[in-house]
Amino acid sequence: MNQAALVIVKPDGMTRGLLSSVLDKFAQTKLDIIGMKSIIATEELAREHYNHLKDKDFFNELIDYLTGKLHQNKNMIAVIYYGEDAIAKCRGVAGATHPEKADPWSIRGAFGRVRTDGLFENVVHVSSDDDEAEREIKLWFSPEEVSVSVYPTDTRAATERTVWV
Ligand code: IDP
Ligand code: MG
Repeated sequence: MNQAALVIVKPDGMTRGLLSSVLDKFAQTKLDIIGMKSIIATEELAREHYNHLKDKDFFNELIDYLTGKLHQNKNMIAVIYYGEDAIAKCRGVAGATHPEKADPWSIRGAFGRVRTDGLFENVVHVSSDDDEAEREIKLWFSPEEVSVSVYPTDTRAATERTVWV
């Protein structure tokens, strides 16, 4: 089944110059890239993205992590991969959530670490199922930023947009 997966190269990956290594690993999945951009997460976006973890004791650190407060580079690269079993393929390449438990050949196993405060600094975010992917892609991207129409859109909503002057 063709599906979409959101991947985000988090601020540790960007600060440590891992973007090309990370994209190389994902390229091995042979999935298509149907959206890609540089973005800094606002507090609001980060809290919405990780809403399901709001009761965890590491939540505040996690928000600081995604908004770039823990690293020199706040920019992240958000990528939408699309194709057969995209989520399982991308999560396989990313590796387990805990960097020390991740396969050493995976991104998190090779490049992730556990901070002294306990937060898993694990280089990439990858959607974990179809519902999460849809929610996240709609949160991080607008319809015109995605080259393939994965979800239904409504043009009536497109009344205002920013233009270059
Ligand atoms: P995932 O990123 O593998 O989908 P989630 O449970 O969605 O894992 O957690 C989101 C992020 O929160 C992780 O990528 C990691 O940065 C952090 N995290 C998750 N669980 C823990 C934990 O038990 N301790 C510290 N950080 C964690
Ligand atoms: Mg997750």
